[in-house]
Amino acid sequence: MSELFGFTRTVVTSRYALLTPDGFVPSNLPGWKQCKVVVNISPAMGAKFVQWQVTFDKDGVGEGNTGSSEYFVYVLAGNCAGKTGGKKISLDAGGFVFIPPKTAFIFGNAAEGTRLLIFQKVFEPLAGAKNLPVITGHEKTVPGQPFLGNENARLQVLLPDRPEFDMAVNIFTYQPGATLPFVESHVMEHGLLMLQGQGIYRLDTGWHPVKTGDVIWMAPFCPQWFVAMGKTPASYIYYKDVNRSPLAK
Ligand code: UGY
Ligand code: MN
Repeated sequence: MSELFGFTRTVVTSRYALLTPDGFVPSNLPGWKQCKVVVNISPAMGAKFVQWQVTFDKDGVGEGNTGSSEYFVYVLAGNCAGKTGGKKISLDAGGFVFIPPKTAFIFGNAAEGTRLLIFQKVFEPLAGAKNLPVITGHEKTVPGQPFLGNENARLQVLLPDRPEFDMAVNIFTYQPGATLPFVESHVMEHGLLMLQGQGIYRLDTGWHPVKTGDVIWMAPFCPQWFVAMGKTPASYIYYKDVNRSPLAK
């Protein structure tokens, strides 16, 4: 839907980006056929990872090999099946799969309109650590822990919190009025998708109204804070790089 007077909430700076669905433009990625792919975050904007969304058309298929990257694939809507690392997978909304480097994958048998969110990062191996496994899971089986003691701001940690993993993906759910407890500024980078609700995100020196479907990139040390507003909870899924020396970045 086009807006009058060229208005959009989308903002792209060197330290952060807010990308709203009115500006999303599909592109084609090798291996993804009968699919609409929208790349929301990539090194082209200064990020060190990629965040993209896929919508399956009829008979859509996504096939490839992770190569030097690791993928975290989360089902936003619909369902699909596939195979990776010799393992058959079947995912519905809220389900996810982590695919380590050098691993073949195929996604298909998807209901038309099935939507995936994918975080892709070049894996930084840890000397002496075992190879990472394929991991499947579902958000509904991951308990939400109070964030820094706040029962109204709960964090679900979807990947193992172990040193061999260099990527974390969490879901943060806020009751209306709940906030991030302080303005964070940290070495880790974030990629984020609003899953439900609305609120105000402080990014660097700007305060931005955000809602379901919005994407945010935060560069390392970008000051960040959030308050959930409205009558329903707000939640977002987000990526962060973890467990590696800052000098290796
Ligand atoms: O994990 C985090 O750094 C998280 N508290 N940041 C955020 O929600 N912006
Ligand atoms: Mn943070």
